[in-house]
Amino acid sequence: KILVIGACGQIGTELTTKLRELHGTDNVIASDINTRNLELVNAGPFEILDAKNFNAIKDCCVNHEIDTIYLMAALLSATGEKYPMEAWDLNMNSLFHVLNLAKTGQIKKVFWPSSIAVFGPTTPRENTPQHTICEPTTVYGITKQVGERWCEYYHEKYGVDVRSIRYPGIISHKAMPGGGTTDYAVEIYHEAIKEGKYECFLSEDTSLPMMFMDDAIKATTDLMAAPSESISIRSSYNLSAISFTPKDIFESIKAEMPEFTITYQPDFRQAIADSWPSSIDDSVARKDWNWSHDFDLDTMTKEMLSQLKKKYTA
Ligand code: VAH
Repeated sequence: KILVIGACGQIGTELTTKLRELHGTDNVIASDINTRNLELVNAGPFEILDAKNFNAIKDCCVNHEIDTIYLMAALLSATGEKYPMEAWDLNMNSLFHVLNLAKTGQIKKVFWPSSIAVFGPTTPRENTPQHTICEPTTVYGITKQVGERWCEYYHEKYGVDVRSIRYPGIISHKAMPGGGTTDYAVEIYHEAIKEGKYECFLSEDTSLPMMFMDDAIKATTDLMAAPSESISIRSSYNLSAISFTPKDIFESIKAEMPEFTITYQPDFRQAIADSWPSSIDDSVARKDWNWSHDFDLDTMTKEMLSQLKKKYTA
């Protein structure tokens, strides 16, 4: 059976739903530190689980006969800058617990998300290659860079089948993101519908790699279904779909909602965004496990606005 740790989060919510469609609801145990997403909690098997507690994870895996873990719990880039030691504690210790369980053979397969945050200001910014300079300047980025090193080590040294993707910013409408720098690209859709205007915390020309959630979930389940011998990267795969600026996404929304207006008030997250690449080369993922994205900016905008209008007018 499958355990999703951090199932109430932005990715965890939709990943759990997709995994249940693929494998059956009772075969996917959702877990999180609290029950903040009641819709998900009530949709199938759920456990309160502290990702920092090894014995709690072990007991959960024994009780539910878990052989696959998706570890989606983490403190993201903006939150990590406010609480560095908490971010290191959660992001690293949860990974060690899962890798060590896998090392015993109790867990057969692990998914662990990395991020474009592993790149820093010295990384080539355009079409960033799979293998390149990684000198992250955020706590979150440091945890993802070090986590990738450990994933590769546990695979090479102990044969652990751990797989990972460097997610770009992810846009979705089912669950809000938690404390990321790319969150503006989610907030802007909500504000366009609720207020007709948005104050953006990044400057208008800040280009970042982004992806619609459906593409991120497809990539995750495709990677986990790929035959082990086709996986050439055991740190984490570069993955890309679209890159856009706040101005681009504003124009995309304005094409659907002509009255929409935007202002720009960059805050501390501008420095984080400026340390990340503006576009990513994901040719290795496309070659190894046939990755390709479906949603471009305008398709995503239409989907986000139509889904959120239903949510706000329900
Ligand atoms: C963040 N959404 O902003 C996350 C992600 C690439 C960005 O890691 O921190």
